[in-house]
Amino acid sequence: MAKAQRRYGTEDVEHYDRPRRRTRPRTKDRPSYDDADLGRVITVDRGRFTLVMDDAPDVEVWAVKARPLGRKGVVVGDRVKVVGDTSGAEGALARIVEVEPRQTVLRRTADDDDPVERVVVANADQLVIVTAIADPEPRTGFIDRALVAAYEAGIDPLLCITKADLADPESLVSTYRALGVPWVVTQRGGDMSALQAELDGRTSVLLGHSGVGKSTLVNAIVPDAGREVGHVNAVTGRGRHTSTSALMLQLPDDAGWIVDTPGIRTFGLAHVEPERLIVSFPDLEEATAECPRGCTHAAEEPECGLDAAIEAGRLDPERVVSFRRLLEARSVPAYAL
Ligand SMILES: Nc1nc2c(ncn2[C@@H]2O[C@H](COP(=O)(O)OP(=O)(O)OP(=O)(O)O)[C@@H](O)[C@H]2O)c(=O)[nH]1
Ligand SMILES: [Mg+2]
Ligand SMILES: [Zn+2]
Repeated sequence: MAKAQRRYGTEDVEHYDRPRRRTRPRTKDRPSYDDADLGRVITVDRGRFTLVMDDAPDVEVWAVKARPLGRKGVVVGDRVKVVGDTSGAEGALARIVEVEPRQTVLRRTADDDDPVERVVVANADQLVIVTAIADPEPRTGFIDRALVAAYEAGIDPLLCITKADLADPESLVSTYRALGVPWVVTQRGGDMSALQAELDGRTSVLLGHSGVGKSTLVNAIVPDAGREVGHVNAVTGRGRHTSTSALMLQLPDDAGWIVDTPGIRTFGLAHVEPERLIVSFPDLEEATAECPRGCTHAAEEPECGLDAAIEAGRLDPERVVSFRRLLEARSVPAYAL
């Protein structure tokens, strides 16, 4: 054992994985943080983190990253170990010493050619794709891309159609019915119980264009949220990017967490491998067992098992068409949305 370890000496390890391992303390006496408190990051502002500690959920604690973390990113939703002053008193500052392994990571890129991945939020288990039925108009290209990102990240999607007072949501709902995407419809001042039931016990992140009503939803669901709400420009039909940073809030009665995010313009999928999408649709995946090697399952594939399954009456053609639309979402430039 000792010999084997020496063969892969520390020099090799550092060389092999330089950028990350370097940030680790090198001494054997690495401090143990067993007594550190556990909390979660609820918002990030220029190197300052606001946390809520597990054992004091009503107190907001300010923190910075401790040196051993180096350049490791800390994002909203991260579970972190913290030392120092976690009292939340004025001027108190705690230090984040460790980031717990993330259960999920929702990523996006600014556009499809952008090599820089941004982590939108860590540890969410539900992506609420918020779309207004009007003002601004819904854009299915955006919804499709957000769905792809959710499936890729292993996060359950939920379609939330807002502003139902302005138009009938049925045609939009029908576009996603065959895919089996769960959906709820809301309107300002209306009954929120359907949405609340979907949020219950989960960590959800709201995502959508500016002005679709994300912060309005959060204010309706979390009584003291106090999120600022903007108006939609009557001429351009666009929101004003009122929310400028993501904020995670606890749902009433410990019913879970919700993250309000700033409106996004584009949803780049540079990080997504389309081949992995099918894993999220077990019935479709089963039908691809007999596909020729390298089959992408796209409509133009000559011998795709999905077509055979439709012919045999084993798959709903609309479901396959919808799946293939998602498959192609990656090839529509993000900026065309
Ligand atoms: N008619 C109607 N207007 C709504 C509804 N929900 C929200 N609005 C309005 O839409 C506008 C934008 O709402 P916000 O909640 O600020 O939208 P947002 O998605 O948070 O926008 P950003 O923070 O810019 O991303 C506000 O004027 C809201 O009052 C609704 O159900 N019906
Ligand atoms: Mg907002
Ligand atoms: Zn195929």
